[in-house]
Amino acid sequence: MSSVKRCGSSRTRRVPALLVGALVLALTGGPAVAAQQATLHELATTHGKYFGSATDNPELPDADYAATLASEFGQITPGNSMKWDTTEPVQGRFDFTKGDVVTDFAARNGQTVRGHTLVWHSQLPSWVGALPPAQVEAAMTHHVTEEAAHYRGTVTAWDVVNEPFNEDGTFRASPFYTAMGTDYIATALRAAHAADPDAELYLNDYNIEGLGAKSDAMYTLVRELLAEGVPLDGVGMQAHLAVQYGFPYEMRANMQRFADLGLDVAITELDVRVPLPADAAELATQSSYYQRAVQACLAVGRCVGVTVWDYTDKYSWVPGTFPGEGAANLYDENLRPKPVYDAVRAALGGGDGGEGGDPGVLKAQYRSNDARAADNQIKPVLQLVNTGGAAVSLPEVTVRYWFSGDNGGAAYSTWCDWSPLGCSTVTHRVVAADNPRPGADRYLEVGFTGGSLAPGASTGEIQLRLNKTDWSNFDEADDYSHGSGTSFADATKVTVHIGGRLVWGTAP
Ligand code: 9MR
Repeated sequence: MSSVKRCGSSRTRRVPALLVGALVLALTGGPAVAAQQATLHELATTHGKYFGSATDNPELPDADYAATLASEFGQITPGNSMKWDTTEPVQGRFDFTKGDVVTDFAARNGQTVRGHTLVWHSQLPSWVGALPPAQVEAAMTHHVTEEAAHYRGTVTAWDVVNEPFNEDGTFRASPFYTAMGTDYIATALRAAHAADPDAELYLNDYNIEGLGAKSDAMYTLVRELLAEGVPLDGVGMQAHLAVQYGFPYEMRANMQRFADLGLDVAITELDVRVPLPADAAELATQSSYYQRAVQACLAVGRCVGVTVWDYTDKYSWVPGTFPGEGAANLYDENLRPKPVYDAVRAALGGGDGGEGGDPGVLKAQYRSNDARAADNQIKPVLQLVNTGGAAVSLPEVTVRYWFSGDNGGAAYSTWCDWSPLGCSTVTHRVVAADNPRPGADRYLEVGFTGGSLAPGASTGEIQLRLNKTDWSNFDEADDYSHGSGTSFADATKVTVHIGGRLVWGTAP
């Protein structure tokens, strides 16, 4: 059975309406003073989601750290203290002391807890791997049963099985897989459900955020589990991202396909690491990745929330694992919120001013460089202006100039003739429209290989040109994006997209 339950209603803290999306003025008997802005979690709850953070026992005595963890986040995940090597280091000897510290913290602060994790190949005590295969199932079932039963009523969702797949979508070899084959996953889920019928049960993995072989494998697995009636409520996407590896391909669509199976999805371990020292363009990319991940969750009704894999660089796992990389979190090592924190707030709808509080917003300007609208070339000149309060990472941006192929089907050549950016950083190609319209069955898509655009800055003009490879003529007069003005003007029929999301103009 799929015990589908919705997170975000009774289990998320309620947000006083006045707090949300605005500065609240509190009267203190004297002059009005500005009270706190809405927290990340409060903003998320306006969308029916939670916003959480990982934490860990060594950090909790840090009072400043704990204060922000308590105030800003509505959900916490123990980074280590519920893992097998901590909870059952010796067979049959259970110790939940450290995990209990985390659930107690959550209870004191009105937070929910995601339990992490019951069955994982890593941080597994050596005795498990040393068991004869015939004893592994009983040991696993015992472990899952004891731990899920212990936390019944305090853990709202479990990562029952963590990281079951290799990168190519094959099953990862682990003592569990070796002993039981793929059956270990259903067995673990059934044991967890028997021990805590109210907990949401998840499978969790990394590099399954976008469409690809590994997420296909997870999709196939969960569809089979649901068909067999195995108790499964959701899929957790860890989302340990890095600016140098690009944003997951079609994250929203990938989340939606799991949701369409009747499952919840969650972003469970979000961070975005940067090669150090980070430059402005990399930090702009990082902000956009955080924003796009949050936006993907907001766009999918069954995405229950976002958890960052700790909120501060002070306690990040990244530098220890990826030497030379870091700065992956929302707060710096002194527990001060970074611009990326404001970017996340803005993505959650809390862009309420302040430096960097406004998400990057672009507009397109256009001028015609083409006196002959009926010849064999189209020559738009475009430029982008950042009208927002934060830098925009140009590799996230695409621009569409919509036109008609006039007897389409022909192949195209496209050119960047000149730009102060350097044409080598400008990409261009002709794309057939998904929904062809008269005057807009194609678009010239312009992109960028690097750079960022500071608030108020313009790219300067980008002189573009395209032709059909058979050099037949166009009739540009009816082209959607075409205009005849020869000096730059705002062009709402040229569309601008950040991370695939329309941010300027009206598509035909
Ligand atoms: O945050 C955890 C870190 O403290 C541990 O050293 C590490 C050991 O593997 O595990 C970290 O958390 C991992 C999580 O449990 C599963 N997904 C990847 C996380 C980062 O390694």
